[in-house]
Amino acid sequence: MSDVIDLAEAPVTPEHVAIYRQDYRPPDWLVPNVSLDFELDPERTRVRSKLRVTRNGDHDRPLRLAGNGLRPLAVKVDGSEARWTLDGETLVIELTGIEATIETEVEIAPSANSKLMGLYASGGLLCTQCESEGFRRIAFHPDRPDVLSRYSVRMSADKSRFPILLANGNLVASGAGEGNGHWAEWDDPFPKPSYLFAMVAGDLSANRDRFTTMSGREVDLAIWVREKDLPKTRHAMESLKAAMRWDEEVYGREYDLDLFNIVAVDDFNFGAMENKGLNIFNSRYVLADEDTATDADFDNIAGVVAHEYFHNWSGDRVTCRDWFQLSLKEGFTVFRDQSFSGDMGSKAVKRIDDVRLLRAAQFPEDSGPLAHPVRPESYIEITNFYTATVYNKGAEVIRMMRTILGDEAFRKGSDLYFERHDGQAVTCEDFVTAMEDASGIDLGQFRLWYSQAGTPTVEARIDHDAASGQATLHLSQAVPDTPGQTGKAPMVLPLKTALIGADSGEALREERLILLDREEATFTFDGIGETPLLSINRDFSAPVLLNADRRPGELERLAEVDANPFARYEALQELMYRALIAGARGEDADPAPVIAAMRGTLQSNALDPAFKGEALSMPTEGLIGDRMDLVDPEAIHASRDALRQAVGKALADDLARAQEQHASGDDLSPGAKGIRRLKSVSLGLLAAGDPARGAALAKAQYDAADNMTDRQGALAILASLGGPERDAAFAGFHERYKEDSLVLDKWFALQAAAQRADTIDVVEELARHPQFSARNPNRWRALVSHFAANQWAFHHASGRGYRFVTDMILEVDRINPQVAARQVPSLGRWKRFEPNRAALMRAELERIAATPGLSKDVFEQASKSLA
Ligand code: LYS
Repeated sequence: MSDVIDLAEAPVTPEHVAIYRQDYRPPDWLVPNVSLDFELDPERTRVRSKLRVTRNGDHDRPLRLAGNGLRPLAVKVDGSEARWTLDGETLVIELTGIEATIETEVEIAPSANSKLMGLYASGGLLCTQCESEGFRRIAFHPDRPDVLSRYSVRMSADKSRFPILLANGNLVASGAGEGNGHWAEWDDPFPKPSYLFAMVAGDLSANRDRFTTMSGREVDLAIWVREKDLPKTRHAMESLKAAMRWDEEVYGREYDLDLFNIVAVDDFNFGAMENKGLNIFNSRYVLADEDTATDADFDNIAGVVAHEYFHNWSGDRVTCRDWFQLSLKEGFTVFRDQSFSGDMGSKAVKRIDDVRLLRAAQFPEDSGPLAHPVRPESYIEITNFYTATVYNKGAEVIRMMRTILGDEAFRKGSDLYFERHDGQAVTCEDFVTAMEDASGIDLGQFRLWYSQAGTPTVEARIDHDAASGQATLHLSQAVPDTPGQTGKAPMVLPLKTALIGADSGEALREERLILLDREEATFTFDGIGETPLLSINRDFSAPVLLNADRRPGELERLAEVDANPFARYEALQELMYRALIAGARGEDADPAPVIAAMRGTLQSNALDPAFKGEALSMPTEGLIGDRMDLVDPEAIHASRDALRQAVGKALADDLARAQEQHASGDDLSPGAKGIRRLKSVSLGLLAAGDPARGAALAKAQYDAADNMTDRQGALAILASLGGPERDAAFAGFHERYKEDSLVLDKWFALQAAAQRADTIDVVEELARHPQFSARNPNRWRALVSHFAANQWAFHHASGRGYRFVTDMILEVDRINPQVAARQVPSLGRWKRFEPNRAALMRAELERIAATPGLSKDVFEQASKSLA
């Protein structure tokens, strides 16, 4: 197994140097204790830190403490003024003994911190974000995940502006200070890396609850928000308690502190953060009620609340040795939150959603210039590696291990992992070893999933000999080259496979788990009397691209009879893809098989509405493009439009019946959510077949809606239609929600996602709207990211879409490089587009790369995209 793979070197300037996994060295100095004292003020916060440091091993290297934007005002060693130097931003102190106490003092300005890393101000709050390297913007510290310390924190602030003071762990003391001041002291008994440090000060109110753990301990739970938002925290609290119970039942993991706090903030770069005992969330993953949040929003909240809570074990108690191991905690924790959500609702629908996301976000990454393994080999800016590959493909890798080991051995493996590594900072290798040790199963070749980038492709063909009753399955695999990685070895692909009788529609044999671990292999099935239909990669058991030889009528039949809901969904999607791609290539694409299969699905009594809603959703234009050698956005748009039109016309009556269904807005059961999902999917297809009727129905649905799911569903369809209904609905929506920033994000996003020829004009105009802002990541992404994901609009032949997104990236880079860098990949896959667009995209990337003063975040993404 080749472990070390050369990556293509990106051109680097001195301050933009790459860091390599193979260069890892244990820390020279450990920091068993950290004590921090904050005099909080938005303009100038004083931070005094005291680090107990001990020499790690026999060496004479100095203590090096990372800083970012910090100026040391005082540095003391064991109580006396000490000699120090700065190497760039790193504070270097020569120490003679084996241990010392280091005191430093700095001043920082949270209100000027627009990067939202370190300590910053958001809507009157002061809050922190330290993962990955934000702590060094607060105090000098080694700031690497393998240095674990016990923290005690003292905070003091003006009581009227910051009545609530929170940090990790337990509140140990508090009191009144001078004048209007007050203070609080927090102590976290669990050693943790600096990236899990957190602190919040502000005028907050709590939704409080309690949880009794499996061993009978009482935990105080609190979700902290602005007072007016308290009614919107109910769902997050219910989700938290469900997640705590689930982790006990499914993984045997119990919560370990007396307190668990969640705080919602409006300005946040990511979804949420798992700081020990004090999770900090983007408010969009906390606040919801049926008037302002869609069913999808509710589900995302449950998923993110669970994700961050689960990190308490998979991330906090057992953390990462270095940032190359990020998937150790993120891949595993995504897998855990996906399983939780599946158990809370419908497993099949959740799997379909997760696979759709994987295909939409991770597959393109894996086939583009930024492709990297689940465990990357190098980075310039680690923040750029919080990717769909590390998170979502990482979760698929864990899922495959569970499939191969079986549920019981997998649980033994996770128990062993937690027990063996509790309190440690470890590697992906340690996780796999625990799985091997607990199960006795060799995962040697399986480890390639951590080191080889690229989505494997699998070719499948089945032969059937009716006379002997034998079916032979021929499989082959290939792993594509990716930047810096060529000539890859075959991987272990677990493929859940069943053969189904073409006539009887019954399973001919029990489902079988095939492990394809060579380039080519054949598998035989005996006793197969009738022609078999091939149901393979059921539940998407391996994250691969499958090309199966299909007999005429095979997919239609699978879409009708496969007992595995995921496989049934796949068969219908595959039928759609075939028609859509043929259409985009200008071949004659008969919509009849798609229409027949969709009719069958709509009319089936055996399927629930949620599944129907998923199954009838056509692949997006982006997903269709990913299946083609060269993307022509106009041709894809036309083909998809034509198929939707044909379906809408042919199935108008069935669709109208599904659209008429109503589920009461306060009913959040899976059944009610399914009805709403199918309702809006049906409306969309109806509108494609008959725009005038569609507009009238959409307006009626919009006006009658008693919940955001129906309202947004209707508005999304109106957005792509023209006419007075559209304008009236958008104006009404703005008027109603202009003070609610999370809902206003939807108003921007829906217009940016509209399938209209003038979307680029609208979007350019919206960027000048007084409520647009590059300082709030949610608002910026609502407009820019939604537009860039709208393939037809973004890839406007004139190149205006590219220019717009580039201007936005360059503007926000000066404010918040993380937000800017995450948008660069939308331009990065230029090689896949027809030559005119490819040249226009490349030119914009060159414009980015040539901009003076670029952040290293954007520099890395742009330079790698040009290579
Ligand atoms: N660890 C966080 C999560 O739960 C994300 C932090 C992102 C920091 N750059 O996904």
